[in-house]
Amino acid sequence: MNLRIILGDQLSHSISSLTDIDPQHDAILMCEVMEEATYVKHHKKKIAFIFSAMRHFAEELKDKGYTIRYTKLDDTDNQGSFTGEVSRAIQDYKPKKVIITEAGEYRVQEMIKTWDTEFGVPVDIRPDDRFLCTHEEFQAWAKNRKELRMEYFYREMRKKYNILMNNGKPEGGEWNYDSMNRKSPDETVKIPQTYNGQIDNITHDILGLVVDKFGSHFGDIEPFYFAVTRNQALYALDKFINERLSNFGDYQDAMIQHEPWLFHSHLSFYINCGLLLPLECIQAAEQAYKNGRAPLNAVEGFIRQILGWREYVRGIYWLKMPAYENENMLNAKTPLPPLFWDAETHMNCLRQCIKETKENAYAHHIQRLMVIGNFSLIAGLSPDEVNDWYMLVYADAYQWVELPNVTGMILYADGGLLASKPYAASGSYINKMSDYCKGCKYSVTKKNGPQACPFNYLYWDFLIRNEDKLSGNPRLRLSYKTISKMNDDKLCAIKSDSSRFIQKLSSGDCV
Ligand code: FAD
Ligand code: DLZ
Ligand code: SF4
Repeated sequence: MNLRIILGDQLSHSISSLTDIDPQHDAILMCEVMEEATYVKHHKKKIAFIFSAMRHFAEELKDKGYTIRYTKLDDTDNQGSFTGEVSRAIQDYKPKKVIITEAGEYRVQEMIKTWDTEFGVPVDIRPDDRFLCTHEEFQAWAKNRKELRMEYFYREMRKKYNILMNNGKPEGGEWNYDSMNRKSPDETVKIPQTYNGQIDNITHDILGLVVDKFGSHFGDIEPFYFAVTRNQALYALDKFINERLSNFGDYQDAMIQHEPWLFHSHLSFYINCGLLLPLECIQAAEQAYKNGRAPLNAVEGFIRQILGWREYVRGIYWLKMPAYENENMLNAKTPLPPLFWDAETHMNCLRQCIKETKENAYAHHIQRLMVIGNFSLIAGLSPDEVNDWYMLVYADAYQWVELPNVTGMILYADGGLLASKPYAASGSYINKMSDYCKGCKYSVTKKNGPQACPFNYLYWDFLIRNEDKLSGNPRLRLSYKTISKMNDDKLCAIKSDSSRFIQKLSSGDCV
């Protein structure tokens, strides 16, 4: 017999570790383990989501007639780690071979690689072919390139999968319609509800378990509304395609107070744990375009996120790990302030985004990037602490996708490998793309002084502080030109406002 292992982000019936399963003889191991739930203290909703989806998936496998060994978190003989549970299963089943699909995270992949010598059983580690670009393909694409820009990678992927292509040319004549996707928020547009699932007995038990064992973790467990089965996730996909995709492009960068979901897909949780496959989401969107149900700017924008960004960040992760974990090009050191946990701040934009993160284990891209991320960058927060925070607060976070987005995209800690310039912005960007500033104690139009929006002076201070590392970037030429024209009073005001702010932030005072 062979022992086949399914990890919590491998909940796909078509996963490579199950393709040639012999239902008569083989057994499948799935285990809820303390090590995975606590190596960072994941949001309660995230743990509940993964455990519930795992238990539902195990039931589906049982219904298919497979033998499942499922270890629950509170089983008395649970060893608390993947290695411990695999060891116990090997002792009980004495398999000829262990079969597993490669792990999403470097940490776990390194663990798996020790098993054959540790247990004296061959371990067949298979590629994860749910991803659309193999490690080898990405390496070949990256080799000898001076710059690894997502846009060029994305074009290759469009051609490879023949998505939105027309006789070898991009549909509509352009590869990218991003310039059409920057509408300011419109509070009168009706926003359809996100998926809102019922709690069944399995989820009910899990919610109790999570409250009991992980009560001290960040985040609200209720209300719990995530899809936890493939059928439910397919319904969520359908709902997105029919109700929100057509507006996805227009409002992709918009933020509205008390509207956490907007026209985004809210599918990352399901794609990342395997309930949905990336290619089926892409094809569903392409079909909606072909049927005239969604415009090209929306469909191309959505597809680019999955076929482009998602595959690209995974490629960067495996290309650059393990060194990528320690990148800190800007030498940022400020500790993560308490407001990241309690949302206690007068800065309305940050308060909203962190409060919604706490409630939903979700924030949409522009909140993660241009509010929380932008703040982390210009306040000089430590990459280690920011990475840990992003890893634990979002229900879709796995290190292969979280790390490049944080270290590369928001913190520029990799020195521009991923982003061609830092995503730093002053308050006017947030004001243009949201209605947050209306309800803020600070004034977005004031540049300096205690009433001024902190983004306004921190932005300049960030550029001045890092002049030696950033001034050579052609995309920042205009900003540095503006700095060179500032008089001493202005420079002094930026410095003193920023020092006062960072000092308050570091001492845990409400800013
Ligand atoms: P939509 O806006 O509907 O986008 C569609 C899909 O595209 C997403 O479901 C996701 O699969 C994919 N996608 C979009 N942007 C990215 C991206 N930058 N990288 C990879 N995939 C992308 N995404 C995660 O899945 N896990 C994370 O831990 C994560 N951490 C992030 C941290 C930061 C600092 C930033 C800036 C972005 C992060 N993202 C992460 C990317 C993106 O914000 C989320 O994928 C998105 O917000 C999920 O919501 P959605 O499903 O509604 O996405
Ligand atoms: C995220 C997560 C959590 C919280 N718990 C488990 C678990 O108990 N068992 C499991 O198999 N997977 C869990 N996961 C998902 C894993 O962290 C994920 O599969 C690996 O990190 C991928 O390398
Ligand atoms: Fe955020 Fe500044 Fe606007 Fe306040 S004024 S909401 S801090 S951007």
